[in-house]
Amino acid sequence: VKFNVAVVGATGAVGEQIIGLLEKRDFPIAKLKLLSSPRSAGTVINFKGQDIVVEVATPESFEGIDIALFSAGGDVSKALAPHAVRHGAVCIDNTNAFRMDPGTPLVVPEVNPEQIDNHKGIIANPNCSTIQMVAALKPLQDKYGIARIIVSTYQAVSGAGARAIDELLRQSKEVLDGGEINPDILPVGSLPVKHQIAFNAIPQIDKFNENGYTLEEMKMVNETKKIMGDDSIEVTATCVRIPVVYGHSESIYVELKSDYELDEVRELLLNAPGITLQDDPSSQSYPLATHAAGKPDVFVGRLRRDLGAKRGLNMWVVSDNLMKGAAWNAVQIAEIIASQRS
Ligand code: 11C
Repeated sequence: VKFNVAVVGATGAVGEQIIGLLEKRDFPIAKLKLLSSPRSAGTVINFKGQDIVVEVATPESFEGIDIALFSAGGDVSKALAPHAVRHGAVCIDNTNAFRMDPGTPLVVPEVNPEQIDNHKGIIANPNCSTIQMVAALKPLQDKYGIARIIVSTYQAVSGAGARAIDELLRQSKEVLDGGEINPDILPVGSLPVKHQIAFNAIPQIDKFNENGYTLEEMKMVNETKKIMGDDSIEVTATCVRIPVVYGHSESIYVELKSDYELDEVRELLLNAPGITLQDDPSSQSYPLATHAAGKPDVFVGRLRRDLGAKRGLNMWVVSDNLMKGAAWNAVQIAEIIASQRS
């Protein structure tokens, strides 16, 4: 069986990765439709040796489409995904638009693939920083239960889009050349105050909520509970933007519900799907963003017992935010849907 597939946001950072993965994975495609805003329409993208012209996404673009992958921002998803559903497509949405809607499954295939069957036309792809954390913690949840998570993130600028990547590269050169720094995008494009990202760390990703946490931090709290299917897990997050282009890193402290052995945790992670264990202090082996970039896996290391809490465990988790954090997770979901229909 082959499928008519649409990619909305085809010229964006995540859209590009999705198209690359559909090609690399030889996804069973009958027709590929590439859609974007009017600004990017007309761009030509090569897919398996064939040039495809990107078209403007409209409510009628989805006629005959079986699977639509959205990554063009929440407003576009809110406006167009219901039309795609009306035309009979299953939407896999990379934005924040439907994630916390109780009727929309929020899926990480290594954690809650069974939720895919509960969709009513839309399946939400979680936030990148949440995906890599829950993928790493799932084997521990299954074996010991999770009481509490304290996470601090070190997030790449690509999470904020192509213009933020340009800003980091430009500013880095300006600093080295001794030139004037004029921050333009980060931390949040739509807010008036900007901060230098080159040679800096900015403890703000997205806008602030009334409770003092940022929206990125609250995504990690709320999405984790939904994906892991357990509202009792306590989550505290501090999300920080650092001058890295690809790959989010996370320092995670997890308090388990029962006693554990470190060797057993290593064994669980070694055998967990989508996880690569890199944990050998003797050879200075641990996950690095530079190594994770471009790869689909979630890399886990620096495993160590908390020095006070008996059930506390520290770990360092790294993954490419555009791959497992976005495009690869979405294509994995599409592959599961395709295999169910074949
Ligand atoms: C960042 N995590 O690194 C964000 C990007 O809700 O899908 C992804 C935003 C989202 O800035």
